[in-house]
Amino acid sequence: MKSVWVLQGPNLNLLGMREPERYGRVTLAEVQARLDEIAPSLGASLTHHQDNSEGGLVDCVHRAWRAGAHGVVINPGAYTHTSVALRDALLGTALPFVEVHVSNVFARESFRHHSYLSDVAAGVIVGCGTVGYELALRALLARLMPA
Ligand code: CA2
Repeated sequence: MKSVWVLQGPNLNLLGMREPERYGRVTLAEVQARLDEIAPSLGASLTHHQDNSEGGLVDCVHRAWRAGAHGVVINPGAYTHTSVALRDALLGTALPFVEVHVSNVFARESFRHHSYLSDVAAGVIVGCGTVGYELALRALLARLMPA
């Protein structure tokens, strides 16, 4: 059984409640429930966290590593485009991670086109809506448990 931590950055607690045209109508609780539903059949157990602060997310990465997590699925929200600290936490712990963005960041403002994480991620899922979390979990597990 692989332990995967699913980390959600700032404002993602609003999923499904605001800006549905951009982020859809599925709430964060529903995303988490769907992942929990499929995880056992994929051989994974999940730990979910959402944090609105940069330091809180860094702490979560450290906690995941100390707890012996095998990998991380992360939507870093706006910290994607700003956070050297989050990059250093993920690099420093050497946890394999898949980066998720619900919206297509490349179809949005140019400041969203750069990620401090993508070049060190195991994979990146962009613009697939909240289904992207499921795709990311499957991709991470395929990497952790090669056929
Ligand atoms: O598309 C994504 O998943 C983003 O990571 C979402 C971030 C944004 O800053 C990134 O550029 C792309 C924003 C998260 C805001 O989440 C909300 C969700 C629903 C309603 C309002 C905000």
